[in-house]
Formats: sequence, C-alpha cells, structure tokens
Amino acid sequence: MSTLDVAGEAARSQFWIWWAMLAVAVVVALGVFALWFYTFRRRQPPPRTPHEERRIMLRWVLGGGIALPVASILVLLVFAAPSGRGMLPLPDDDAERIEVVGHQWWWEVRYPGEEGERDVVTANRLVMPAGEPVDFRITSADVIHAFWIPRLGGKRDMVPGRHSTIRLTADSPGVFGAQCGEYCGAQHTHMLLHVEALERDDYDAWLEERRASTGPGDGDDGALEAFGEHCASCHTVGGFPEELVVDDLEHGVRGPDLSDIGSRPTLGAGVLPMEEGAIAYWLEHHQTLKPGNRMPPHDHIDTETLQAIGAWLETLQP
Ligand code: HEC
Ligand SMILES: [Cu+2]
Repeated sequence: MSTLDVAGEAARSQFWIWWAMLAVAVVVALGVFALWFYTFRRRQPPPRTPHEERRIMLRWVLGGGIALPVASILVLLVFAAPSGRGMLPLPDDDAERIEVVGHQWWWEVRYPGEEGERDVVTANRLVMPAGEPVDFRITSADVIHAFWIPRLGGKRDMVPGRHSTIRLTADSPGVFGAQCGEYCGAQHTHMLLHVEALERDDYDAWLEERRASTGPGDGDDGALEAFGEHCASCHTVGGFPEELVVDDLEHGVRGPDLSDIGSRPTLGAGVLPMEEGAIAYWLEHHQTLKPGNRMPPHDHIDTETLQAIGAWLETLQP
C-alpha cells in the first residue's frame, strides 16, 4: 500500500510532488540550520540603532515571511496543478464508471447496467480494467470515509449526500491494497478494500458472468429459509425467492450484497481470508473478530443453522 510503489498515472504524478516537497523541505531545513550555526559563530555585533533594528526586522518579514513561502508554493504548484488535473473526470472521455459507497465499515461496489440491465453489486472487492482510465463515482451512506488506493492515486473524501468522482488508471493487471483513508469510527482499521485490475477482456468476462447469474443456487432448504428469516432484511442475494423473505423493512441494503460472496477473497472487509468454513466462523464470531460492527450477533440462531447458511453462502459464485 505504499504511495511510492507507483502503479498508475495519478500516483506517478503524486510521487513526483512528494519528492519535490521533500527536496524543498530539505533545502529550507538546511538553510535554517546554516543560519542557526551562523548565529553561534558570529562575533558580538556592535549595538544597533532603532532605525537599523526596524530595517532588519522588515527584511525578515518581507523576505522570510512573504517572498520565501510564495516562491515555494509557486514551485510546488507547478508540480501539483497537472497532477490534480490528471485526476479530474474531464467530461469528453468515455471512461469506465464504477460506483463505490462507503459504509461503517465496509465498501459497496456497483457496476451500473446499461438500460434494461441490472446493476452488478459486490462488496469489499473492486475489480477494474487495467490500462485505461476508470471514473470512480464515490459517496457515503453514513459518515465521511475516504477512497484511497495508494498505489494508484488519491485519496478523496466520500461525503454522505454528495457524489464526487476521481479518475484513476492502473498501468497493468495486478492486485492492490486499499484502505479507508478517513477515520470513520471504531472499526475504521478493518475497512479494507481488495482491488484487482484485469485485462479488458477478463474484466468484461468477470462482469458478464455476474450480470448473467441469477438464482441463489441449490442450498439446503433449511439454510434458505433461515436466511430469509434472519438475514434477508439486511442482505441481498440475487434471485433469492421473495416468498422466503420474512421481514423486508431494510430492503436488504443495510449489509453487503452477498450474491457472489463465495468468490470473494476476504470476509468482513479484510478481517478473514475466504476459505472453507470461513463464513460460518464469521457468523458465529463476527462481534469478536470485528467488535461493534453493524451486524447484530446471531446468538439466537443455533450453530447448525449458521453452519448450513455458511455452507450455502460459500456456494454462491457467479
Ligand atoms: C441488521 C442487519 C444485518 C443482519 C440482520 C445480518 N447482517 Fe450480515 N452484515 C451486516 C453488516 C452491516 C455487515 C458488514 C459488517 C462489517 O464488515 O463491518 C454484514 C456482514 C456480513 C457478511 C460478510 C460480508 C462480506 O462482504 O465480507 C456475511 C457473510 C453476512 N453478513 C451474513 C449474514 C447472515 C448469514 C445473516 C443471517 C444469519 C446476517 N448476515 C444478518 C448486517 C446484517
Ligand atoms: Cu471508513
């Protein structure tokens, strides 16, 4: 997750700003040290008249207080302006668009469908095409979070009620770490996003697979029923039978969409790696693994049922 391990255009220009700032800071620091030593070594000057005092003071205020900062800021601006421009979603480009919504403490990722198509929705995992600009349209569902993929560039605040766009490009396919960049509550640390850049063809195939996939697969009936009763009020599974949903007050949007949960690399926004049995383990221990997270404990559901739900959810692959 190092900003200095550059993997995209925006990050590259930020990289140079970072070095430019470091260089300017080093020059200023050396100058200050040099003056400091100079005051030690200098012989005691003859007493000054008030007029001379004033002239010397004015020189410091104008030179050190105004001219020097203006010059340094101008130099930095020369580096910063093109870099900022590179991340602007300038309208004439038909860049790929991906929507990302920050939640306490997980990421909702949406791939809007063309008209007639449904959106593909996933969570805590972001798949993007490599080698071309992608516009991330970002917002938040609760408090301020920040979208940040250090190796690609950013960051940018995700503000509730407001949509912002940031344009990032990944030079080539790869996996990148990302982390919420704005303190957003107790589990801010456990708000990781797994980012994968794929070749255009692989990306299209990835998306197509998810757009085409329908049903909730073959789970054991008990698992589906229990999910409809205890979970579907907060979680969506694409194609889940309506008649099994007991209480739809939340319309299944308070928690992550689980339609492709079995194919995701992690659980709980990076808390657990996905492997056999991991979902059941998460369902039983999530309040210990990620204390205070917004999913209530499932103490009222017996272990066997949780294990059946977990086993079924693991089969949910596009
Ligand atoms: C009151 C709403 C609510 C209910 C009810 C609920 N969940 Fe959750 N669930 C959440 C939230 C919020 C999260 C995200 C927690 C986090 O990572 O911070 C979550 C996370 C999860 C995850 C991890 C998803 C991921 O992307 O890593 C799974 C799996 C899950 N829930 C399954 C279930 C199952 C199965 C049930 C029913 C037994 C259930 N949930 C009931 C709100 C709920
Ligand atoms: Cu956050």
